Amino acid sequence: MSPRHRNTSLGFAATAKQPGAKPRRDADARRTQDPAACELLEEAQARGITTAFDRFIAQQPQCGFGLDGVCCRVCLQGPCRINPRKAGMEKGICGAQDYTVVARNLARAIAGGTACHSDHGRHIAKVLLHVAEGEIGEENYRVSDPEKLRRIATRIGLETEGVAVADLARRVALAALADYGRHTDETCTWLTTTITPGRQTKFKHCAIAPTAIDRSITDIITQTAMGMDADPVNIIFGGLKTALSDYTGMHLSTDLSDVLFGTPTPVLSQANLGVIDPAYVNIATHGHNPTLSSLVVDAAQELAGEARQAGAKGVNVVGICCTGNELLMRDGVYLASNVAGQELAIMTGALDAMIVDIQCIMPSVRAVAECYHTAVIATNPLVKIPGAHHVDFREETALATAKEMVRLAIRSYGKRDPAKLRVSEHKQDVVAGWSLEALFELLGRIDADHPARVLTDAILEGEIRGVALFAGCNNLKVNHDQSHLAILKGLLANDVFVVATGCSAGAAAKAGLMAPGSYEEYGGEGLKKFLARLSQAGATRHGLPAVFHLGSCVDNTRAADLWTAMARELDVDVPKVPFVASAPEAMHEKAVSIGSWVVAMGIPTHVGIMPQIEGSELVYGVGTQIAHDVYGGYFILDPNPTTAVERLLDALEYRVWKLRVHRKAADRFGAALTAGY
Ligand code: BF8
Ligand code: SF4
Repeated sequence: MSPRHRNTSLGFAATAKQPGAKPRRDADARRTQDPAACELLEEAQARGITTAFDRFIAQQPQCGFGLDGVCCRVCLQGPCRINPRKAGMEKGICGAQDYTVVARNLARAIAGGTACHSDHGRHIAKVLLHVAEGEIGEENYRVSDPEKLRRIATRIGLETEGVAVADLARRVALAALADYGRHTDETCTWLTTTITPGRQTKFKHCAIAPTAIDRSITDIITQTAMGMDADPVNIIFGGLKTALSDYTGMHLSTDLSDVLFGTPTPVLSQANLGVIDPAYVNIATHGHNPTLSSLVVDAAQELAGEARQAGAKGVNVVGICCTGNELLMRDGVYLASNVAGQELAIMTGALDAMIVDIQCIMPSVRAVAECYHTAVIATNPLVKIPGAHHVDFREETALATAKEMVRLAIRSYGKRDPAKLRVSEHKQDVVAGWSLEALFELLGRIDADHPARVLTDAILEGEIRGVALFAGCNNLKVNHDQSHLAILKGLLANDVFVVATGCSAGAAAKAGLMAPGSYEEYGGEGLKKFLARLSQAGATRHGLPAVFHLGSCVDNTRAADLWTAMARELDVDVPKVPFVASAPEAMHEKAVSIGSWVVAMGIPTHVGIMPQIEGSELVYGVGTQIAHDVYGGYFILDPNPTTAVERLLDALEYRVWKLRVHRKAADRFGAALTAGY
């Protein structure tokens, strides 16, 4: 029997119903851990502006069938709501049972996430191809990291000797694009060349190794149509195949972004809404794709003089969501907010433009902007927001278009209403830019030839207890950032080495967990000793953080590269590596697809928001138990941060114990460590 967790029991909706509970003002403060967001929620209330925080409350109670994943709208006879406990409602009109409907809904969410990430990756690959073919001028994009290009080319089996950069870029881009549309039976290149041999075999045996990204999305939508697959286990395998396509698109997206925009190195910056400085023309770039936002940064620098003529000190570009993470990692651009605070950035009254590209952009930003002077500018043909400006952003004219948008922001600056300024003082120092290359350089101070061994040795010797990846979104079902911070602090205090991406990284950054030297405040004794050793082993430009910022959501593949390197170092497959993941506030379909491939890779994965699968004991059991038997990874579904910390630590401890036992046995009997999990 699966535990029944309703997230709303943790959220505001339930609290507000308690007798005597004060209405909105105090309640809003309870909706977030972020002091800047708290102030601006008060501002919203004072001005009568509705935010996502209010709309969440207005949506209560949410439909139980939807929460359990047993509402089927796959065909026009629906919606069919399945209720095994009510006579006549045990099946949908076509006869589909709870487990079929739940598995179908889950698989379709994975398809949605995969489509988003892989569309992003395809776009980057096409830009690289057009740069290589000379169709896009140098003033717009160029190969910024030819060394990484060569490393990728070598990894995927291309000849690099004597090949010019442009030619190599063209071949790598074409190889990436081939992963989208192959019609033969070879597995996607970006999957096979980045994982352990053990995972390759496992995925082949389970028939979940994708041959083409687009194909696997089409397949799963077909497989889950009315009158198609009714077997929940087969549907889940189809979903996992799609999720591995998600991994493929994400990995090539990270790789090729590094080639085009540079591989991140440690950089000092700041995070939270206090980075919006009223003395400047402020532009927020929001979304995910660095092809747009990186050009806005260039254009802002070029047009600083025009901003000064307009009376400002210059142009201040800040980031929201993952495009913010991309810019923070590479250029040290300030990070204003993670996803839940996007409307609040406008309410500072000092945001002159919000330039959005793709994904995680709430349509409500336009409605909030109506109360202010902020110009909301959409740029992608797939993302149009009624009432917003729409600028058709094309790569061939990227810099010119970016300048056009910056000029629009400068004009908008002149329309500010001083009476509406509500500038925040809250911001924290951040040291970001921890690509795997940067992490390995840090670890390599102790062992340059085997950087991953520095981590695995520290784990086996008991100095640290393992590694955790924090990823995923904000979800208004729970208090903004609370679960991220509680679990992060719990693991840090228990000597876990923590890396983070996406909005989880945003939560850590805003709360000071990425400030230089912050490990001394948040780390347990072992973690402090470990990071102090690293810090002292070489010249450190910036003090080390408690949580290492790995980048945007597509950069979760940097974490995958880390656990793969650790597996190779330990001479085991990934399910034996003391590595866990947590998405404390998962929200987007992309989080569902990422969580699914992380589990298939062999990683215990905590999710703090109950996924919509509780309507089927079978599907719930597959995710939390059977997955462990098949893949070594499994879901820990737990909205309670305290028990989540315990369960993540248990998962690490179990793996370390097993490694030590197996190592002893291997030494004694000369056996291989790799036998079984
Ligand atoms: O891709 S963590 S809310 S911003 S989906 Fe979106 Fe979730 Fe944030 Fe980045 Ni990822
Ligand atoms: Fe109902 Fe079946 Fe149609 Fe789903 S596919 S809506 S369960 S009839």
